[in-house]
Amino acid sequence: MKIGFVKGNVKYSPYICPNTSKASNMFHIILFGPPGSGKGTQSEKLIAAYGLKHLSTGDLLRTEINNKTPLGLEAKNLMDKGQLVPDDVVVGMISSALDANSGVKGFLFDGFPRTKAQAESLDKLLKLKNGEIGVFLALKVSEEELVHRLLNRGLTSGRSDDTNEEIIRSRITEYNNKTSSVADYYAQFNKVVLIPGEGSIDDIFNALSKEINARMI
Ligand code: B4P
Repeated sequence: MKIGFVKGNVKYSPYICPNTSKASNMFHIILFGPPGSGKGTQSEKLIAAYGLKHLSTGDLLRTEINNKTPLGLEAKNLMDKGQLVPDDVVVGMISSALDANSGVKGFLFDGFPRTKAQAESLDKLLKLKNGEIGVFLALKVSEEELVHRLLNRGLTSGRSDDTNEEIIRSRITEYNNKTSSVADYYAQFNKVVLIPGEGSIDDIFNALSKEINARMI
């Protein structure tokens, strides 16, 4: 599959885009939504279908925790309370991951950016590589369904942030206070598409794929 991009209402292939000497052929996706909205679940299917590199800040942080690094110990303390990890920590992790994976078709960002500052940093990092976000896909799920799903996952995931309803509700509050406005940031560039996140996993995947196919060439 050849990968192009959309600017305004115009679709460009990698070979006819303006400034071909500069523009990147990579296509980057942000999969956005509150905790438990299906980002991780859908990411697995999307990377298999489109051959993108999956970058989940939650997974990167859990690896640091499992390896008992100083960064992991600091992150665990915050994650166990349902709070966000500081911007400079997650931006540093993403910056290293971008540098370590320069030959890929594109990145699927899962759970990142979670603040406007993270979004601005990501745009700058991609710009340094002559790239930009192709589409921002936002999953919409009711709060009660989120709590139900996460408590259910907590029965088997071993994740300490999934077992306590109060912590789960703190994560949702943190999302409402600090993260939901990231969609407004990308809306100013006409990149946001809302996707209903309740229903079967396959139906939601099909809805996401339809939007990606309309933008990838
Ligand atoms: P994440 O690892 O990003 O986890 P999440 O938001 O809880 O999960 P996700 O949304 O991917 O789960 P999914 O719906 O797939 O973050 C964890 C913590 O890390 C954060 O709270 C924060 O502290 C920290 N962190 C991460 N990134 C950060 C950043 N950028 N800045 C600062 N801090 C950061 O799965 C949920 C459940 O729903 C699963 O059991 C799944 O099977 C089920 N499910 C999925 N789709 C379904 C469907 N359609 N129907 C029914 N069930 C479904």
